[in-house]
Amino acid sequence: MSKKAYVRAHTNIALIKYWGKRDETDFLPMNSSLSMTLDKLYTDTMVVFDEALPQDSFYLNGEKQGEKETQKISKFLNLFREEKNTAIRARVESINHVPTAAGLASSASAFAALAGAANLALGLDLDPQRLSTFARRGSGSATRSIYGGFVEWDMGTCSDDSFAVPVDDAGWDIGMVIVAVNQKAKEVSSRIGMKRTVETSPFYPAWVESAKRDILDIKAAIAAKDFIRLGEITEANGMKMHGTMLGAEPPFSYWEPDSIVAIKIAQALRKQGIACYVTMDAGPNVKVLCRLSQAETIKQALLEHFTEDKLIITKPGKGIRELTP
Ligand code: 2P0
Repeated sequence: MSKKAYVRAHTNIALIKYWGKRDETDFLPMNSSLSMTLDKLYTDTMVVFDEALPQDSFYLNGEKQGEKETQKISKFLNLFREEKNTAIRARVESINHVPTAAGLASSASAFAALAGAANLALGLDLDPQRLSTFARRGSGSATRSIYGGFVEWDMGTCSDDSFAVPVDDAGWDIGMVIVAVNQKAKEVSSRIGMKRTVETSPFYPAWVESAKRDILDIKAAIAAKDFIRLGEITEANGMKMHGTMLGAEPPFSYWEPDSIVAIKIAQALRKQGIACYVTMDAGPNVKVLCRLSQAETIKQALLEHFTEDKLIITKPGKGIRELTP
């Protein structure tokens, strides 16, 4: 008998960043983080568990994936199989709905969608909080993609209580303009980058201390629906994270010339009275946090330097949900 489920999960952008693990096996972070789930970027994943399958297989955007990619999926599915006490194999089919030029293929939406689908297909009935602890062991940022809106990943004390907590549905005037600077493969993966930073950057302990304060402050700003404060904390936190990498040995940076161009455009808009704030992750793309009602104006300013296909406007997105095939 086969057991099947089809689930959508959206990606998320951290406003307070996760950058560093205290436990690499269980993906336990050094600090709590807080993100916004995005409407426009998501992954749809179908999982079929079937006694007749000799092994796991994984298809991404219609293409059968190689051994390395499939092993990653198998290892992740083992968490669910252990929970169910079964050895049943699976076929996984994922479609990444990411605008082509974005270069934002995300492990966050991928592992959240796969976690949601495996949970349903095996009839495990994990609640969202527990499910987020499973998603976490695929990729840290996937923890937060279980929920929509603003989501905190509480660092917790152990694997069982390092989970996602919904903070606010972000149903106010909030948006994001993504500037897709380029799609080149990263020279330093985020996993290696964070490890190097934790192990060698003298700025790292200061980052952890400062992120603890930032998470309290940003939650207060969200509770007060204070967009300016939300943006200020977001921009400062992201800059501090990138600062830790310049202190690493050997030092590294994900920034490119066009990243700085986008940041300068956002800063110039701010001087003109448009509230917008930048954040960047483990890559050169710039995300401009703004009021959704002003996103089009911001996009117009960015169009002076970037082409239309590099600019994506999105509103906050929802948490994972089941789809009908
Ligand atoms: C974040 N990033 O909070 C941070 C900010 C990048 C910069 O989470 O090793 O793919 O799989 O847990 O989640 C990217 O790292 O890393 C990330 P793993 P992940 O969104």
